[in-house]
Amino acid sequence: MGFEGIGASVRRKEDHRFLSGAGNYTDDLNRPGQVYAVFVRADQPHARILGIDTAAAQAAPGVLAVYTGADMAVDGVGGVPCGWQIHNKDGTAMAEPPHPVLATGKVRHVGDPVVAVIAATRQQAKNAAELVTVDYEDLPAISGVKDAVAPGAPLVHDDVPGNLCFDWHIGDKAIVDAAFAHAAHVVTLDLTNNRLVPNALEPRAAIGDFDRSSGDFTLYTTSQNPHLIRLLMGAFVLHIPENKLRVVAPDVGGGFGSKIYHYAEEAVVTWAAGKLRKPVKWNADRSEAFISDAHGRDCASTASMAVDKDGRFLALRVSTLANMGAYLSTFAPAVPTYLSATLLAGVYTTPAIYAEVKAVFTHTVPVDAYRGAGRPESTYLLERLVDVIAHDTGLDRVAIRKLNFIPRDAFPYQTPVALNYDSGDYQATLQAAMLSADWDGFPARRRAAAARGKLRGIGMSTYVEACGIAPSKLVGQLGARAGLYEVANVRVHPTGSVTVFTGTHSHGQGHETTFAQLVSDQLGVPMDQIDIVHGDTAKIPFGMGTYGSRSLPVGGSAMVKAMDKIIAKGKKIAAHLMEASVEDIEFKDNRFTVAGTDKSKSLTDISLAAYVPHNYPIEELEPGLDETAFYDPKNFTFPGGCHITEVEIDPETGIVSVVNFSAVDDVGRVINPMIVEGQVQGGVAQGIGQALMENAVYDSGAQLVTGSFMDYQMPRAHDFPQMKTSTENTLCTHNPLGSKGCGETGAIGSPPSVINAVVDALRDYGVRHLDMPASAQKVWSIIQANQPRMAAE
Ligand code: MCN
Repeated sequence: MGFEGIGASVRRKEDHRFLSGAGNYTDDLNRPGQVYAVFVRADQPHARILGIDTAAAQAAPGVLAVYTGADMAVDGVGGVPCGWQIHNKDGTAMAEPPHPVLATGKVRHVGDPVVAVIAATRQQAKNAAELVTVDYEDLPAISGVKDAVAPGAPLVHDDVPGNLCFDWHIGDKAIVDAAFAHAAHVVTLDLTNNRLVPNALEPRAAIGDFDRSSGDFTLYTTSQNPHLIRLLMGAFVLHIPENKLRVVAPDVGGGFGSKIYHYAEEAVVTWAAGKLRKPVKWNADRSEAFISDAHGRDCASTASMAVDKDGRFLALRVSTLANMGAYLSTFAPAVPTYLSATLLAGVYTTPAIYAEVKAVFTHTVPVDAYRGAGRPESTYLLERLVDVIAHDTGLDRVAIRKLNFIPRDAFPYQTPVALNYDSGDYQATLQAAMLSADWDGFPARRRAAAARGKLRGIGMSTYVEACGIAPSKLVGQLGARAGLYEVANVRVHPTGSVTVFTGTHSHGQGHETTFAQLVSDQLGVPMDQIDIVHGDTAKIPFGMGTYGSRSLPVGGSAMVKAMDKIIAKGKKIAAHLMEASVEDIEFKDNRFTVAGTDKSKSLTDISLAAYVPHNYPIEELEPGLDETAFYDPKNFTFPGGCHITEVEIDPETGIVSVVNFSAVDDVGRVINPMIVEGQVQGGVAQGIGQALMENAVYDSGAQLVTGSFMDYQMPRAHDFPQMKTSTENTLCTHNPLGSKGCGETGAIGSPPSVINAVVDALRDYGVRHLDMPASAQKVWSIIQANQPRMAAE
């Protein structure tokens, strides 16, 4: 057995299960007597429901029930709640219109569920769903943020004037205005962050189950966050007390944010299971996923930087319109505000920042956090703006970044937009990335490409992000309606093997491996004797799930705390068994030793004594070796880094190829370098997808025209070069591991570096900025419309 502890690239324990088809996904689960739900969804983006005729569907073969919103209302079923409340500039609360589980009165986006048909087979439910007729009166609809705030725009919710969900701000406007008045340069950029459809490998699925003898409900669901689903669905939607509701999220095939939220379908199958006294299963097909999973990003900003004559940033002013979609999804209001605007200092010393965010409702699928959640938006804005400042002022884009970096000796660093960064070294990640990308050798590669008739560009982005979101007290003040601690229960069994119950959820991140490494490192137990259990509210004390790259910094820290308690108790037992004082007992490599002697006991000796307490300090200690810890972090963690992209453009077709990609990230102490590399690569793949291809497009009538893989371009393996990734780490100063999250860094750092490279490749065509995605069509049109200003160097 090689070294399996912190820092080892241990192969993923879970992969054998997944690769050999032994994974246990929600769709693999089948309950005895199970029946199937299919949803009739709005095909109109905005319409009044004049009538619903379910008679033919009710009479169709195999149909057990056909439910509408009215049926659920009779039972007192509540609407889908939102988990975060933002306050307006004037202190009033955001508009929070009802989000019925099944639409009543009106439909507000294509895909809004209206009717649930339950039948003995899925096909019968589908057939019957076709027989439901909904009589609609079409109403005008809007999809874009600018349309939503246009005078006279159709209202998504009658009682939300101007479609304005909230009008929020952060920072000191007067200080910023004063700085702008004295700036040598003011550089302004309008930019949009394109709308994305999350496409995890596994579409969503749910099974509601009801046990007649106990009266207990169980929901099996594709979730990143089973305890939160239990809390929201139990307390606000179905009014089932937690002791009567179990939520199980078994193996989940990717989520990327889209499976954090509580969705209507989960409530419908659980409620219907209670009504029918039968398990009710629902699976989304891919087309359904496109119009029912929360989308990501979708905002438009105007950003202005006041710059002094040497290129120092004096003040930043940002105004953003953010799309919430038709209803508020679980965390949506936090995304453009506390997860984005608070990051607008980035890695720079900009002394004054003012940002305002207007969030609007539109007739589109709800928008919520998608890998990076707010931080890709602020990073894209800043890092594009810095390149445009260089473009407009003639200053060098690397020099201007270095000039404005927060110096390594300035930490902890308080930004003007609330965050306090604990550690970082942005010069180091920049230097390492430039070396890795051979930045200095680029002009020669550009000349060589030009000789082949190709346009070549290089771009960088430097970033910092906030993950492991915390502490609960602070986020509560900022509007979170839940705590953001994490829970771990570490159970050392009588013969020394270990089970860890964690409130986080792994849906691709390799927790079964990295968390076992943590335990192996601290307790000295071999990894094959450690099991990591997640995703079941009946087994795990509590948890806040996985998102915001929190599982290691918050969940891992809870494990460390629980293991500290195990060791502390073990020392007392060891002291008793070896007739020594507790202060003299040391624990290392699985053994409790009396300091300075050769007397020692293994963890197994101690656990056996704890469960078979024949010789045990029973007056002082309870039997058993099983400890739980709740860890509430003191601060976010702040990964940072530098991503460099090199692209080549074929001017004949406009196709942009990413030919080199280097990422150097600071993720604090690394538990498993191979898993971190995989996480960064995955995030970069999504970032390149956003920058070059992915785009959710609604037409002027608010119909989603990119509703399938035929129209929504997903990146494929051949779209990526061999990425170079490495880390230059500074330790997190406030969690016991020193680790920062790594799950989103790739998606945060990469998009602006790609667009900066594309703009660089097109610099002879007079391009100052282009919006994502830099599709072949867009790039080709630019090339066609502009003559090159000069021959390439
Ligand atoms: N890790 C490590 N050393 C570090 C940091 C992390 O070894 N310094 C390891 C962790 O132990 C964990 C993995 O890297 O195994 C990711 O850890 P972390 O950064 O804590 O992120 P989470 O586990 O909380 O995952 C959430 C993050 C987010 S927010 C999205 S979105 C995302 C992502 O992870 N969705 C994913 N990565 C994904 N990967 C897959 N395959 N599928 C998804 O849906």
